[in-house]
Amino acid sequence: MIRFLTAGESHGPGLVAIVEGLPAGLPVAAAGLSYELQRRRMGYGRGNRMKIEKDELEILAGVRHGRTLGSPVAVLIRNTEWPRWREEMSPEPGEPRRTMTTPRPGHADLAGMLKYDTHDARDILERSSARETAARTIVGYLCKQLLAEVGVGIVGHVVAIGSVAASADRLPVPEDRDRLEESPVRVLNEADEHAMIAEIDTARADRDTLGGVVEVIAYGLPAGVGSHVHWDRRLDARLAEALMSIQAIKAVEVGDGIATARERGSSAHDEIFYEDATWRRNRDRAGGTEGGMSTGQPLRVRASMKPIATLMRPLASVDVTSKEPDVAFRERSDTCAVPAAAVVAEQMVAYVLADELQRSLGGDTVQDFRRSFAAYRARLDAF
Ligand code: EPS
Repeated sequence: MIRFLTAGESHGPGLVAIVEGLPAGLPVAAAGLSYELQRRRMGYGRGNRMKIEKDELEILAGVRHGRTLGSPVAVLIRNTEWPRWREEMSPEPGEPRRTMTTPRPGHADLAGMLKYDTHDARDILERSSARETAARTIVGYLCKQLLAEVGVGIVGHVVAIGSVAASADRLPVPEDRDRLEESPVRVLNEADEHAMIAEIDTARADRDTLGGVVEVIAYGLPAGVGSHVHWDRRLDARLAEALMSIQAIKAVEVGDGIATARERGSSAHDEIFYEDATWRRNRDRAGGTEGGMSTGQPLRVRASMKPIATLMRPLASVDVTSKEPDVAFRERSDTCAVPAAAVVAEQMVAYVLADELQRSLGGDTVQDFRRSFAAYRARLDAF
């Protein structure tokens, strides 16, 4: 089983990710981690923080000479902004100079202030911030390294921003990665790209924000990952939880789950064929899972993100101290973070798949893991 924890506030000294349960011998490169972090910072519509933030990282534990040791891997990402926040976010006893007493609608602020009995929204927002997804990106990188050992590749892309939906001419495949990296909105089609950029520009000019939909596809996954036997081993359920846990994600779809709910069974299911000694399907509506297990088809999941909740044209709220109406505070904000959400969604899918594979196949070393995977694959091929 692979477990992880993240710690860290958005403007504190830094973020830490601890990942436990990875086999020994997995290649880990600081450059690879940095690249993955950089992918998450990109995207049209991000705010100024992303121009400043460098995500300086340090591998603290679990890696020696570029390979995991089998011990917990710990990585620190320093917040580039920390020096400016040293006083405000100081861990030393004292009082903040400024408290934020008006919670922002759509954020964790009010519920968190009530729950943790604080009149300073900063006590809550520092941790609820999507800055935390930088730490999850470390986890995702490590899990992708494990998946790559057995040929499982993950591609994330954007399928809608605001009212602009990408034209669904084809699904991106791993060979499309370079093109997706070049696209500021992480789409294949150039016309879609222009329309989405225009949508973001208009929202920004209106001092408003946008959400959207991202999709993650995993290729090379064998059948039988996950299990039908218990609710918490069901692969689709685990993916839904993992994706829903990403800040601002409000809906998850597996395959064509939303569309097929309005269809008949005759068109909603993927019929089974056996041709050239291979199990085949006539379509892929299910998104590569049936009964909580992977089917061997590409795995396909979507996550819907609500519009960023910090608006430059602030929403109505109430000051928790005076109980008087006020407007939500704002410092700066992204207009749209959907392209970054596609990268974060990849990380969470990678985590679930790596964890499930490691649970089923086990192995203290990467060689053990590869050997059991190959044996499993051979069994499936002979079926
Ligand atoms: C965020 C607000 C912005 C974003 C931040 C998430 O930060 P700041 O408050 O410093 O302007 O830039 O995203 C990140 C820092 C990141 O690494 O993704 C929020 O309130 O969630």
